Amino acid sequence: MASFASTECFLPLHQSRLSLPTHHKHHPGNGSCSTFLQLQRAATHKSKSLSFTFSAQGTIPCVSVERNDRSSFVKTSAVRYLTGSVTRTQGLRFAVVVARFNEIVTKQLLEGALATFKNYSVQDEDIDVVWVPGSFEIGIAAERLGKSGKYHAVLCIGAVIRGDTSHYDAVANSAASGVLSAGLSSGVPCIFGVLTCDNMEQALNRAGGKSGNKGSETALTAIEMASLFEHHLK
Ligand code: INI
Repeated sequence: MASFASTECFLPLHQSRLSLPTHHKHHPGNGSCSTFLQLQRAATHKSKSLSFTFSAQGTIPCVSVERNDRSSFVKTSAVRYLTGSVTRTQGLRFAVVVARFNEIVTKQLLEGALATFKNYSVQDEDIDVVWVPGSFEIGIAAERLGKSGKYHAVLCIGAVIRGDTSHYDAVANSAASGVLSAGLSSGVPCIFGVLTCDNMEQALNRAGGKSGNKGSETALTAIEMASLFEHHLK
């Protein structure tokens, strides 16, 4: 008959998940290891199947200990949290695909994107800008760029405005699925920086007007994803 026990240990908050190593290390003075060893001994001597869950205060899981009938060892593991860094940009290369349709808007988005790349220390020579006629054409260009192996991320910029066309939905949906599919098929993050708006005023507001600049925001997304893939998911 299996028996179960559980307890909790608490790490100081400054020992955040990201600063922990990949396996549990002894942390003198935090009180968790003596508890850990006692439980480990109990697991070894008393029970056939035992599962402990250690969690850090603030609900972040810390260490998970498992033992089952097939192993005489207590396994330890620590959860690793992987995120892209927006400060480790050295050597990251980006392509930006920009639709010429509604150029008055897309130029502003592109400027916002380039300003963000600059602010985050991405070098000009690590950025290629590729113009296409409209948002419908973004996907296929993004796929080609992703598959070229030259870039860590492809940022896709366009503006689809409902007032301008009866086939708004077709263009907007095609742009979205084209960018998604480009990322999936190339394995390179392709970021969706295509505005879909009801009118030109709304579009301009989101292209550096009172609602910020979607080009800047999505450039940051591109940096984070490029870093995540380059530094953690290679
Ligand atoms: N392309 C856009 O990027 N935005 C639009 O609002 C738009 N409208 O309104 O039609 C648009 N159309 C062009 C489309 O993207 C293609 O270039 C065209 O259909 C040729 O394939």
